[in-house]
Amino acid sequence: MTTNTKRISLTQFLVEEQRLHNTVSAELRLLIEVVARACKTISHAVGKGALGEVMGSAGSENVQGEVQKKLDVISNEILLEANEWGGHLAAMASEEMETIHLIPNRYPKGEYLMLFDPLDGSSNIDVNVSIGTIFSVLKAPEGMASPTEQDFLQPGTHQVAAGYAVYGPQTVLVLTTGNGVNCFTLDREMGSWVLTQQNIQIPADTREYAINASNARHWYEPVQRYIGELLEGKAGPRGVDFNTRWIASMVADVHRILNRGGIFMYPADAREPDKPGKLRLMYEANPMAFIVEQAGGAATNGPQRIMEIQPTALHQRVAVFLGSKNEVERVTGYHQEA
Ligand code: AHM
Ligand code: MG
Repeated sequence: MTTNTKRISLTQFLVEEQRLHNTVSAELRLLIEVVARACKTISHAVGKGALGEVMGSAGSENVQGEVQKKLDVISNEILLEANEWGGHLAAMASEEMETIHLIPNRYPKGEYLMLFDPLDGSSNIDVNVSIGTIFSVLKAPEGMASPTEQDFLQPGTHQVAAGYAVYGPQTVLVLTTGNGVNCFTLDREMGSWVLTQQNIQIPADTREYAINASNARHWYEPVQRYIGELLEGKAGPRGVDFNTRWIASMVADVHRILNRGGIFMYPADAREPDKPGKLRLMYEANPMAFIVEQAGGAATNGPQRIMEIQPTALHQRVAVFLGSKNEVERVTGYHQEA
């Protein structure tokens, strides 16, 4: 991984990617630029905090019955509006909306579908802790007249791009189009995204893990076994002490893992045997799995590679184990043995 690269803008970087790799079409490049512009606007709204009257609850619930924060709703609208007229999408889907959002007839339609979690880490909005936006881009099926929900139900391996923005001490945008992972930092004075990390690689080994340990009593045996080993520290099979980090914003936890390794887990548990975890396959797990794999890490739902799961519903949930390869492989092995 190289840092402090000479100033290369997102636009310049994408143009060069387009020339180098035939996976990046001009349309995809422009689509990513629209999303990046929307993230800039969201970053601005987040940064205003109480001064922008954007804090607190919006007084509504989303499709999963969760209370929506004003910033959840604002971020969703910013992404919809920016991408509607861009001309690169056939339809969008959002964690905050029950069904897909078609591009209005007054705008031209493009060949891509996009899914997003407009503001991940909702419980951290009001307490000034890092939050972010996650997005995933798919190709719309060819010859499709008007997209349906079914058209979005493609496995993660079909993603043509994925990324996230973190609104933290700095605003960063992390992106993959299937040719490695790169990070851009928002230059707030210039209003531009500048390449700051190239070809990010997640170390295969780690001594850091992220899990909401308050759910420990509900975990299934493979997770109990794995975390039990980590807690044994030096006396355990790894012979080293492990440290916990849990931000409760997946974007921020994944960003840390991209930078210095680690394993992030949100397992299914015995409280609701029919619910396979908390996180959403299409808006959170698939885009993050694509990014993590492109950075040399791994991502599974326990027994299976996340990106190979055939989705059956837009808002489907999934268990998530991702990050440093050797640790993800170990916990995945425990699930396969069970
Ligand atoms: P959200 O999309 O409604 O913000 O929910 C997803 C978030 C993740 O960012 C985070 O990893 C997890 O929920 C935190 O859950 P918990 O509150 O159980 O710690
Ligand atoms: Mg989320």
